[in-house]
Parts: sequence; C-alpha cells; structure tokens
Amino acid sequence: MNDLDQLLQQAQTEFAAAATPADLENAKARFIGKSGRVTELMKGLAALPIEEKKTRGAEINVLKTGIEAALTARRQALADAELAIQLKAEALDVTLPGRARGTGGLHPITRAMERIEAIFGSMGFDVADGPEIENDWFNFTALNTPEDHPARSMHDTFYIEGGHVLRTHTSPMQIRYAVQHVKKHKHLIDAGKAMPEIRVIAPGRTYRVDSDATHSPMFHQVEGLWVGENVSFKDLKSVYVNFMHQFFETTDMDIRFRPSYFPFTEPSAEIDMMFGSGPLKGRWLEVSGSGQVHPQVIRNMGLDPERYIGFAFGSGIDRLAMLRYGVNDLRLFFDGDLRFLTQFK
Ligand code: 2NM
Repeated sequence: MNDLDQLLQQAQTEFAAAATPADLENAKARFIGKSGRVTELMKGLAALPIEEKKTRGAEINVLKTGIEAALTARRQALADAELAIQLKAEALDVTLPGRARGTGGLHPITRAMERIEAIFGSMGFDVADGPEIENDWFNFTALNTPEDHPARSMHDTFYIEGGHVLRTHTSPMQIRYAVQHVKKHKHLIDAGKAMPEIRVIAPGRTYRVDSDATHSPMFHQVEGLWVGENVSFKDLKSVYVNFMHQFFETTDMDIRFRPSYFPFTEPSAEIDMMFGSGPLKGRWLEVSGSGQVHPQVIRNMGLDPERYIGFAFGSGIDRLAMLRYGVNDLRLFFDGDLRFLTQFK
C-alpha cells in the first residue's frame, strides 16, 4: 500500500470515528483543510521534476476525490442518525385508543319535571314559567296570605331589598297566568259568554329558609290550577289521581284527601298516597296540598267568585322524584356528585 492509499484509509477511519458533525468537520480540516495533509502534499509537488509532478499530481487528485466521497458519506450517515433519534423521540402511537369525552345527561329533577309537564299536558294543562324574584302582592297578598301569617316571617322567607322576595311557592305564577288569561278573554266574560277554562301548571324553583336532610333552601314545586264555571272537587281528584298513576307508572296505590288548611284555598286538603307494593308499601306519604281556590283569590285573578270556581294543588317535585327514583336523601340532588348523577343517564 503506498502512502496515498494509507492516507485515504486513515481519513476513512477518522471520519468513521467522528461521533458528531463538529468532530467530522475537525477531521476534514486535518486532511483537506488549508493546512491539511492533502494540501501539504500538493505544496510538495512544486519541488518535483515535471514528469513526476504530473503522475503524482493526478494520484493526489484521486486521493482527494476519495476523501471527499468518504466525507460526504459520513455527513449523510450522521444526519440520518440524528433524524432517526428525533423521529423516535417524537413518535406517536396512532393505535392508542382515543380519550373518551363524557356525555352529559339530564338532572333527575329536570327529568321528573319533564315527565310532570308531559302528563299534565296530556290532560290539557298549559305550562307557565315566570320570575323567581317576586313582589309581595303576587307571592302573598294576592294569595290571601295575611300580614301575620308565619310564611311571611323573616325566618321563613328570603327577603330582598326593595320589598321583593324569592318566591316561596310557584302559585304567584298562577295568579300572573290567570290575570293574563282573564285580560285576553275579557270581551267574552263581559258579554256573559263562556270563557275558556284556565288549566295550567307552574313548575319551577322555589325558596325557603330551611335546610336539613329533608329540606333544601331551594327546592322545586309544581302547582296546578283549574278554573271554570263548572269545575268541582271531583275534577281535581280525578286529575291528581291520574297524575299519580302516570307519574309512578302504576295504579297499585291508595290516595286520600285529608282535610287541612291553606290561606288560599277553602276547603283545603292534604293529598296522601300509599304504595300497594315495593319498599314503601303500606306507609302513607304526603305528596301534595290542594283545595278549592279561595273566593278572594278568584277575585284577585279578576274573576267573579259567584260565577267562577277553581281548584288547585301544590306538590314538591324533589320529593316526588325521591319516591320515583328511590333516593333517600334530598341533598343528593343538589351536591352535583357525578357518582349519583350518572346513575340517571
Ligand atoms: C298548595 C295547596 C293548595 C294553590 C293555590 C293556587 C292559586 F293560585 F290558585 F291560588 N295555586 N296553588 C295551592 C293550593 C297550593 O300548595 C301546597
């Protein structure tokens, strides 16, 4: 092997040993840089006779081409290795399962409310919705609730500046609805003609100063109202019994109307029900208040109590939902715990 072949081999060995592009460029300088070995050989040509200069010059050029080829190959190898490392570091496993996005569901109270609206809707009842911040007239006075009634006490009701209250029941909405209805059909009423009957339920949020395992400061009520010239207690009774049967999807129950008192009805009755089977079998459960709308309340709706008669009820939706879904603590509805809520999806 001549000196030039040896030099080529040495260059190939040193290039192969260069672990980084910087190392490789340093190795290149040692061979074909300004003062590298090949450059030195070129300079040495000057001292040679003309014939030798030609052959030796050609041989050195072949060497230089060989070194450059080795350099290019090594540069490419280092770049490939670098890319391979980067690709590995940034690797994506496209076969991994995706992250599931949880789907929401309706709150059990919302579901109970929708059932209630559908059931009363099927019996010809309209659904009325209105303000949760009420004034004294609609929440108390129009409903015949006297100044000294305990429901008006600071201990029972959330008062707001300016004489407003958080509504303690949804009946104020029924007064609003009835007043609108009467206004709309005033021409018929004044002409002594029949006014279309008022048949409405008012479901929604209500508020009282109360908080324990069976009472929440915010709770839900549905109140129903049926006013006409020829309505009677038996109509209230048939509507409510039908509602109970549909809501609980069974007729295997007893329902009783037990005399009671409310300022806005006279006579008044508590509605109790008892399941004929299941875990609650044989226990009377209070589900609603009801009664014939007090003549003063009929008057406050803009109607003559000598001509119009009304029946009404008010039920707690939260309690109905507890019975329907077998929930034993009211507070579960308001905790927002997904372990509870996802069971209703
Ligand atoms: C109840 C019990 C009895 C009721 C009365 C009225 C209205 F607007 F006609 F006066 N709405 N709801 C009523 C009657 C509510 O809740 C325990």
